[in-house]
Amino acid sequence: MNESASSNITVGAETLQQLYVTMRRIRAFEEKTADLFQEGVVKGTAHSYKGEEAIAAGVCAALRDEDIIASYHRGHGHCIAKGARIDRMMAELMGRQTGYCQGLGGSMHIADMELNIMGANGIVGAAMPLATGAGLAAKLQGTDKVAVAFFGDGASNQGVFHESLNLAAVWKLPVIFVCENNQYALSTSYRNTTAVSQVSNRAASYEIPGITVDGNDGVEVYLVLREAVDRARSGEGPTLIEAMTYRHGQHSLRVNLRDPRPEDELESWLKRDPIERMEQRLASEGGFSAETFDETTQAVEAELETAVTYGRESPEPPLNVMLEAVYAPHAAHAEPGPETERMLSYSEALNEALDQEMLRDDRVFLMGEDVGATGGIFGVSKNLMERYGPERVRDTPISEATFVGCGVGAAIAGMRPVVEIQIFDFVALTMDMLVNQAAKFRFMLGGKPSVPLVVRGPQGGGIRLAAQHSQSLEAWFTHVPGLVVAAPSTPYDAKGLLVAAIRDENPVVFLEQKLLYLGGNGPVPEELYAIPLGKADIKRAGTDVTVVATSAMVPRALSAATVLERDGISVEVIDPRTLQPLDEETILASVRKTNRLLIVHEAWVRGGFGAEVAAMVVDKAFDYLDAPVARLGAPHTPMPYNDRLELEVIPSQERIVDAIRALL
Ligand SMILES: Cc1ncc(C[n+]2csc(CCOP(=O)(O)OP(=O)(O)O)c2C)c(N)n1
Ligand SMILES: [Mg+2]
Repeated sequence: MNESASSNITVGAETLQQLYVTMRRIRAFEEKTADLFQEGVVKGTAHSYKGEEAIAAGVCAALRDEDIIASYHRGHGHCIAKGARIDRMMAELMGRQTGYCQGLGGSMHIADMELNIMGANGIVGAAMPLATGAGLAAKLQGTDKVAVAFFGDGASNQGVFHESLNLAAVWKLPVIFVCENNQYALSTSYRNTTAVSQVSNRAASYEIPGITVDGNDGVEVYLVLREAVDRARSGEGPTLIEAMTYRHGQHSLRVNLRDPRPEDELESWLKRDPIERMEQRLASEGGFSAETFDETTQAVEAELETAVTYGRESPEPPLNVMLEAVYAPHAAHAEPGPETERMLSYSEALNEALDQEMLRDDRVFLMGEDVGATGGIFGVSKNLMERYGPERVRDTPISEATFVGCGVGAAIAGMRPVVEIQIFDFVALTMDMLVNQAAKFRFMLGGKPSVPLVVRGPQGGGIRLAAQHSQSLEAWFTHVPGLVVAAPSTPYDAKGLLVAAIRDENPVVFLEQKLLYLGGNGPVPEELYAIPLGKADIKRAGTDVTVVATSAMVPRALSAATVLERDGISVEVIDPRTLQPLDEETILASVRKTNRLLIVHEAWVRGGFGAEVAAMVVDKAFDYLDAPVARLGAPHTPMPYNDRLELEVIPSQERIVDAIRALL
């Protein structure tokens, strides 16, 4: 244990009392929660913090209100110590509308950005990239705020632990990593899963301070935190603190497993109860009399009682609370129309969108692999580092999970990050951050906060990059509520949609097909404009058949339409531009007119976005159809390297022509 913070250093009676009262309130909350779970009033599950209270109390006592914490499944104590109201927490556990998340989150997601609590988290380890992002936001905003990530010993074996420590260290971010080592991850001893004797040893790999403290000593935790906070505030970067502790109960209130922990081990830790230790100290140096202890007990009990009544008497959330929590409303934009002499390439148009938005709004910043020095491998952020500096155009380590998570955290903390995935296939490494964090954050928190994040990059084939660099993965994202998915096909749309994506309050997955970067120039107005999300564009009007084409399939569908025109066949080509939200009305109106529909995309047909469009049209315009809805896309095979085979996989102009003829 850390000697410099040994328990004989005094911190003053007021701090001792503050630590003690916080611990008592946490303990009372956990004990009451266990009773209510037995009673069936608290449902699902909850993870009791009983036995570990000194850590939350000590850490949060060293923070200011404006400092941010990110927590994990065992998060009640962190919220209470950071100032959350016990009645609203109790209401949340009971699934009530007055709860912190309006009953949409529950125990594992209690959060309140007004208190700078980014939330407990159901994904082990996720707090680390999120807090790293909050730390980055604090730095970019020019404040001296710090961010704390709480996590368990089990989480320290997640990849994001290492990535976050590295990122925070290399960028000298004001982040404090607090590992609550209760020595077990569910049923598994950390001794069996962790190659180092102490988690804090791992700090050496990132050349940051790593300290193991007695996590059952609130004063020691507080003092060590104070030092780490000072370091962070003065720009010296992150600290890893490992607080040794032990939970008194089972892993969760729900688990019904045999407790694998040896009885004598449990006994010995029960004797080191953090609250009893603090009571001894308060009696000797904190000026607490028997009477003061009684008063504390009464106050804590009364608070809990009121909280339980508040929860029980609160209403259940109505349906609209759930439905309205998924997306923040999208803004309306006036589109100027593409009339201009000025021609830009697709990547120049994207670059101009970034440039103009960065100039307009200093919350916008870029990060990704190689985006700074080279401007990204397709040049989308070319020259922006020169213009806006390395603070706002950041080359990241190859840590997709963490730099996207860092973007999520920074967005939550008030920035507007644009994160590049170098080749979109690599998004698989950060699915948690997109699907479990970005997409669900607003929802889990009851529909209040927003995540104005853009994750953009190239996808698709056509340049012989083979199976792991050529996929079209839009269907992964349109499937997930909470994400916006954009896929512009022209330079004009690319600029206007990227501007709209940056301004949107929701996380946007912004997909750029590689062939479009290499395609011809198109008209792009110099003025700053945005295209509304969820508005399709009729790229060519026609009367005989509707083709809904996405991304690089749009120019091919237009060429096919030109070919068929010679035979007197009139093709209407619709580009949805945003796949989520989808402009159903424009598609339906076209089908009602032409009575025939072909959907073309580069992705696999099976389970693809086209299936969704087909089902939507069959649901809503079946009576207008004179032929079955047709889909054209890739066969169910990964992208081959061989060029002739690659051509077989991606729909060509000729195959689009054939598919349209077959419909007529
Ligand atoms: C990514 C992920 N993997 C697995 C789980 C299931 N799970 C929930 S808690 C837990 C153990 C976590 O242990 P630790 O990080 O030490 O925290 P503790 O519960 O001990 O406080 C596991 C395996 C999860 N929620 N998220
Ligand atoms: Mg643990």
